[in-house]
Amino acid sequence: MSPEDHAPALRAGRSGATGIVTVPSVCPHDCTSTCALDVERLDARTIGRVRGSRRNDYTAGVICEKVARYAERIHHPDRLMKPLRRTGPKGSRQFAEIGWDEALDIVAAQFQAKTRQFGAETVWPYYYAGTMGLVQRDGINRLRHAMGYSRWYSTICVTLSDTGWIAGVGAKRGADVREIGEHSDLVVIWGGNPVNTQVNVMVHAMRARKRGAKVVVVDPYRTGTAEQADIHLAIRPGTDGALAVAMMHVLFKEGFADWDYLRRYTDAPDELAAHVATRTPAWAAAITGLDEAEIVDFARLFGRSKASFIRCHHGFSRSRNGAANMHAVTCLPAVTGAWKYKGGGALYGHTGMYPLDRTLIEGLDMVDKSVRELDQSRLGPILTGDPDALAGGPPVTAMLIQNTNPAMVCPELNLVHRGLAREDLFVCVHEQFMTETAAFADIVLPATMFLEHDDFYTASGHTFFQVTKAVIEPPGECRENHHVIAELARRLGARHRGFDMSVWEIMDETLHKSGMWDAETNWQRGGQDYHLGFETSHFLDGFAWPDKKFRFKPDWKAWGPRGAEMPTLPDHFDVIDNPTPEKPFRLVAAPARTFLNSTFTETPSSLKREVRPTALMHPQDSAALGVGEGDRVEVGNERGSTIVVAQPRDGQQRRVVIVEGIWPNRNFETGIGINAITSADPGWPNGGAVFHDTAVWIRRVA
Ligand SMILES: Nc1nc2c(c(=O)[nH]1)N[C@H]1C(S)=C(S)[C@@H](COP(=O)(O)OP(=O)(O)OC[C@H]3O[C@@H](n4cnc5c(=O)[nH]c(N)nc54)[C@H](O)[C@@H]3O)O[C@H]1N2
Ligand SMILES: Nc1nc2c(c(=O)[nH]1)N[C@H]1C(S)=C(S)[C@@H](COP(=O)(O)OP(=O)(O)OC[C@H]3O[C@@H](n4cnc5c(=O)[nH]c(N)nc54)[C@H](O)[C@@H]3O)O[C@H]1N2
Ligand code: SF4
Ligand SMILES: [Mo]
Repeated sequence: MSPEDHAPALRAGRSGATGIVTVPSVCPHDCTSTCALDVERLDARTIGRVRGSRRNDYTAGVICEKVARYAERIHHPDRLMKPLRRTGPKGSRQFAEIGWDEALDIVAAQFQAKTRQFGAETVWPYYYAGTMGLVQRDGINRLRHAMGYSRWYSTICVTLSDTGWIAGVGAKRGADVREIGEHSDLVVIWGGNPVNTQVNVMVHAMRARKRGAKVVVVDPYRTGTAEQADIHLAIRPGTDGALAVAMMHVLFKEGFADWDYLRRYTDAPDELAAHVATRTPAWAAAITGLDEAEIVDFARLFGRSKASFIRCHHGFSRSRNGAANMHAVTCLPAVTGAWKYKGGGALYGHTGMYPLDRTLIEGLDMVDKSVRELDQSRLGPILTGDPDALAGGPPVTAMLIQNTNPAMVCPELNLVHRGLAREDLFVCVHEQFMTETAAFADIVLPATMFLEHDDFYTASGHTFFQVTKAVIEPPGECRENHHVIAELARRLGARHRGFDMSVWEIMDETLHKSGMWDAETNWQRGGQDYHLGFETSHFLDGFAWPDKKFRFKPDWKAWGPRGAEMPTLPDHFDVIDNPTPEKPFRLVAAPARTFLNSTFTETPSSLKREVRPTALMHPQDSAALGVGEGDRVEVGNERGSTIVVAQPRDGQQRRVVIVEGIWPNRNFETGIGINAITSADPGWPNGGAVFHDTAVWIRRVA
């Protein structure tokens, strides 16, 4: 059904034989799929089932299990319904109900008092992508800029991957995953586990496989995705650059390089060919832990396939050298010219192609670059007074936190908790649940969920821009993010037109200024497709640089001074947290299937499926430690440690250990979870969190 055909049904809400009305929406969660949804509305306050919509041919009727059961989350008995004021010590979960006005007055008064004491930079609005809706998520920046509060350097998720992709290709866009099903000869799922994190990729990849295309997965452990592939390369974490470079060695040596394409579309093919000639499969085997033959066979398969498609995921970028590794992988289709074919090329994300003007949403007309910028992932060092992390400025003594749960998801969690427990730090958390972060707050405000407010969404995994309308009324006293921002602005004397507009008005004006469909049209038609067409999405009219050439030699220095330390051509950039005799294991802290970051750790069906925090270990490693399935092991390093149960498992290298899921700290007997061990060190060249780059020791717990 085309979006146009769908319009009348959307307007009316579709009513089935049962009398239940089905209304359109979009999944707001931090997931590249941004699925189009059909939601059953049982009455003005209640939803039934949530289904993947067919109005969008990327979603194609398929969504993940956790959102299909959204009624479990939105109608959860533990949802926050009233504003709360802390009455006990920080983190004690002792709160008393108060009114909205009183709560907002306290927050504004505290922000003003702290500002008088230390200057406006002492206030740090802190947010992330618990909702991907642009108005509700990013409106906090309008308040930040209007008040001159500390600026935001967002690094927890996409910094390394964005930098690595853009370094070669020039823009955050690529070939369309919808091509895979019909056109790809080879699908490579590199450094990601879409069975857990982006189910729609699997739908398209399995369609290709049914047609006879091969599916290859590059991942340190045998994920659900790897289990469905023809070939699984169980690489050592943080060594993808070496694999890609050795593949290029084979591609050039064995005549798989497309020299016509290279001369026309790339910057330095001769230098690259000479460079990779010295990087043999044997060299890469020693670094990656793969067999030489595996590397050569994969390179030949890649070279022989015309339409080879690489889905570059975020997972393999979460290392100190993650940007360099991402760039090295993007060089592969530029060597073989796979971009020329439908079903060929690569995709990391599409978000760079939407023409959206974000000025009104974020107050970009008020940005003052002289105000210090603080790094999201370095919250622990920042709150514990590291002068470097504070960029030489005043301590952070006041925060407003929306759409994120740093007490679970940030690295160096022991520091984060010590910081959040500071009595001189005033924190307001606007949340849907009493999260572990909210438990540290002075004021907690109850937030709406996506089906209770309006918003609009870009996507990363597909090309649609989608507007949503509230489907049901909010429960209790829950209010949307925009309301909190506008009300605080009023109390603080912040001025900007955006504070006086409704969400719908902000969307409409933004869309109008950006030359896009107005909000109502977008909603009625089920989203506007920004697909750029075959030629442009495959960069056949040139890559997104002034000379239109893919860069084998990125200008890493353009991202900051640490770029000068990086290799000029793709290589193994050896800055990872390598194992030592004291810390012989490499830890990957990968996403779980039915949690989404810190979210869904409150829903009964997710908790049932994920069971408990578990370390997947090579059977010989667990045997050497004398631990069997279900035995407790302590995993740790100089930053901290925690206790999980061991599960011996084939399909990963020795001395690689996997702990899936950002479990709540309360689920660990130590009271602190896996991120106590992960590092807040910034990746190269310009920062970015390194969640899968950690050397650890593992000990048997008696
Ligand atoms: N169910 C679920 N879905 C999610 C999330 C979740 O937590 N749970 N998180 C959401 C978010 S915020 C994001 S950003 C996306 C991310 O989603 P994707 O971009 O699809 O990436 P991930 O699946 O997170 O990648 C994790 C995989 O990378 C592998 N990996 C780790 N290090 C390396 C390495 O050095 N080399 C290679 N080759 N592989 C490596 C891990 O073993 C793991 O299997 O998913 C979103 N969707
Ligand atoms: N060990 C380890 N740690 C990781 C990762 C990993 O792979 N391993 N992945 C990292 C990555 S990629 C990311 S992106 C981060 C994400 O980590 P978080 O930022 O914590 O992500 P979420 O769980 O998506 O969302 C957090 C909160 O947003 C709230 N929320 C949702 N919608 C709204 C709303 O409309 N209003 C308000 N006020 N609140 C809302 C939810 O209730 C939830 O508690 O975690 C990072 N941490
Ligand atoms: S796959 Fe991702 S976007 Fe789709 S419903 Fe699940 S969490 Fe939402
Ligand atoms: Mo993320």
